[in-house]
Amino acid sequence: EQLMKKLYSALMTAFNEDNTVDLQGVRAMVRYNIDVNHIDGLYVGGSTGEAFMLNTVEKKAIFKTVIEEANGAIDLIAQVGSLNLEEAKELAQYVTDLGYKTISAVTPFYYNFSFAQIKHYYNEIVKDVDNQLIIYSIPALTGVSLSIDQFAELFENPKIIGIKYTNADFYLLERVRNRFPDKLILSGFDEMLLPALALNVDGAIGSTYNLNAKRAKAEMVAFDAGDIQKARDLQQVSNDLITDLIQNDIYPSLKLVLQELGVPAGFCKEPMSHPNPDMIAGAKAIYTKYLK
Ligand code: SI3
Repeated sequence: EQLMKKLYSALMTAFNEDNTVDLQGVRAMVRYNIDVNHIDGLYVGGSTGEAFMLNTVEKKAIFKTVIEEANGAIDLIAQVGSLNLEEAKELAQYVTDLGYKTISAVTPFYYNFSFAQIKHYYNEIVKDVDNQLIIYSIPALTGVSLSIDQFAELFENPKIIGIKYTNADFYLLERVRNRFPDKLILSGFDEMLLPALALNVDGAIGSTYNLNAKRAKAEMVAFDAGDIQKARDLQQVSNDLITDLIQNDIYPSLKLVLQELGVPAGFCKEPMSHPNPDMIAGAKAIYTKYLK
C-alpha cells in the first residue's frame, strides 16, 4: 500500500568495542532498513547516530558510507548541526556534494543562545549550500524550545523547509501544522506516533523504527484507513516494546536486539553503555516478546 506519510529510521552508528566507528556495521544497518524494514528514508547523524560524540572525520565517513550503500533507494537526511558552526557548514557542504537532498541541524544547545543567535546559526548553515534544511527541535535534550513565531521567522528563509519535531507539546504541534501547511513536519517521538498522525504530520523519524518499522507502518496504514482502534492497538504494542527498551537502556538495547535479528549493529560509544549480561538477557527477551 502506498502511504503519503513517510517513515524514517534514525540511523544508528555501529562502533567497535574500542569505540572506533564500524562502517561495515553501518552498512549492514542501512541494508536492513532498506531490504527488511522497507523504510522510506534514513535520518543520518542524529541523536540515535551518537553524532554529538563523533569527530568531523568520523561523521564524514558515515555520511559517505550511507549514501553509497543506499544507492538512491531511499530518502536521506543528513543531520549536520554542531556547536561548532564551522563544522556544521563544512558538513553541510560535504553532504550536499555527496548528493544528500536534505540536511537538518539541531538547535544549538548548552550555551542558552538567544533566538537571534539561533536564527543566525541556521541562516549561516544554509547560506552557501544548494540544499534545503529541516530544523531539528528536541527541547528535552537541548533545552531549546522554539515558539510558533520563532518557527515563522526561521521559515522566512526559503531554504528552511520543515521541522523534525521531537517534542511532546501537541498544542504547539497543532499550531505549527496549521500555520505552515506547506512545511514538512516529521514527528520524532516513536511512542507518540498516533497523536502526531492525528495532527497530520507528514511522517515520522525515530530510533525504534530500526527494528519496529513493520508495526509502525501497519499503524500508519490503519490510521489512513480510519481504523483508529487498530492503530491504537498497534501503538500499544509498540509502546510496550519502547518501554521495555528504555528500561533496558535504549541505545545499546536497540543494537542488541538488531543483533538477534541478524544485523551486526555493534556497540555504542562510551560513555554510552557497553552491554552487561543483564542487558543482553533483557534484549533477548525483548526480541522474543515483540519481534520473533
Ligand atoms: O536520531 C535522532 O536524532 C532521532 O530521530 C531522535 C528520535 O526522536 C529519538 N529520540 C531520542 C532522544 O533518541 C526517538 O526515536 C526516541 O528514541 C524514541 O521515541 C524512544 O523514546
